[in-house]
Amino acid sequence: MVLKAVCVLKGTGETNGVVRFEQANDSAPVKLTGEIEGLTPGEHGFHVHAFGDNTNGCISAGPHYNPHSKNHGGPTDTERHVGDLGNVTAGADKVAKIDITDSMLTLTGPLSIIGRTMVIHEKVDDLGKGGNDESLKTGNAGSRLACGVIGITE
Ligand SMILES: [Cu+2]
Ligand SMILES: [Zn+2]
Repeated sequence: MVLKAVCVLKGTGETNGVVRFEQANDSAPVKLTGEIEGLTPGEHGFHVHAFGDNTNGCISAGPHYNPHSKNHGGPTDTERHVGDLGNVTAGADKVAKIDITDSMLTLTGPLSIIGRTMVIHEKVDDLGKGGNDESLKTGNAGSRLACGVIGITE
């Protein structure tokens, strides 16, 4: 059975978007598709954060989802947070088209990302290569422009 989820990202500014998730079965990679608009042209860090909590805006989502206690990294690194999806790139039209396939994410089982939060950031994620402590935690991706809880969909 195909597993499906959706995330509607909103923030206090003009950034918003919709991301859809699909996973063909329990052990298949997760495919993310969608669009985020209202971004400055260029790269923006994009992660799954630990908590599905929006009580104090995107800050309440907590740190990157990291069930294996790793350092921050890029999506193709073995040393990465489960939530590390790298960057998405906005064009001159301020829109980032999302088309990501990731083998670390899952929509089922104890490490499911459903009920957690997607965050799109102000700045580029340095993928853990920034040479400072913050790089190994957040990739220096800066403030949280918009976020949304990942929910089950039809
Ligand atoms: Cu993030
Ligand atoms: Zn991370």
